Amino acid sequence: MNVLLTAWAILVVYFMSHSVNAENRIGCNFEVDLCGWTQNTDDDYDWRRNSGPTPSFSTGPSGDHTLGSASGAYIYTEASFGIAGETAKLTSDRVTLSSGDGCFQLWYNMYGAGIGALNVYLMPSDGPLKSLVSLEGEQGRDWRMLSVNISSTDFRIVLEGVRGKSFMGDIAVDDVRLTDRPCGDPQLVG
Ligand SMILES: [Ca+2]
Ligand SMILES: [Ca+2]
Repeated sequence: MNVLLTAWAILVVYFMSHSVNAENRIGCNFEVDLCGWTQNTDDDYDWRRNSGPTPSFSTGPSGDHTLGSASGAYIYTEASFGIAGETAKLTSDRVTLSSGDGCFQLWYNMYGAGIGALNVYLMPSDGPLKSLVSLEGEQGRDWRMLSVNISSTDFRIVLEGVRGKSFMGDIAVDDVRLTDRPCGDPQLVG
């Protein structure tokens, strides 16, 4: 009896940890690290973790989105010291969604007269990169939410920052999240 119970408990713990693992690795508030996200090397520069304002004036957030303060961390692409069109990419861990339906969410800050673009791609395990969202140019001073439906069972997400025309083009991202239901599903509200 005890052996059976123990075996059952181990199985439950195993499946629980694995079913939520993908979401936990892709979901990130960037307070500690990049969670399950990796810097690409087939690009021109890297995303950085930062707290408080970015080093350049008139661009970037004043604090993060999670804590809404200068002590919280976020990631961003630094627009100084480069040329327009250069890209910085982050790729997520591999995700499996048994239902094939999901909602990918993130918060972005694209403040500054020299903002380039933020692109989000779906990279299916068995097919070419697919564009999910492309935001170009300044999007206001505040953090804004972006959510997009995912229809895939086995994939990675790629975030791409494209350098704009001046140093006033820092693009920030925070509170990335993936749920296993379509965006706007009533069960997600609340
Ligand atoms: Ca944060
Ligand atoms: Ca890179």
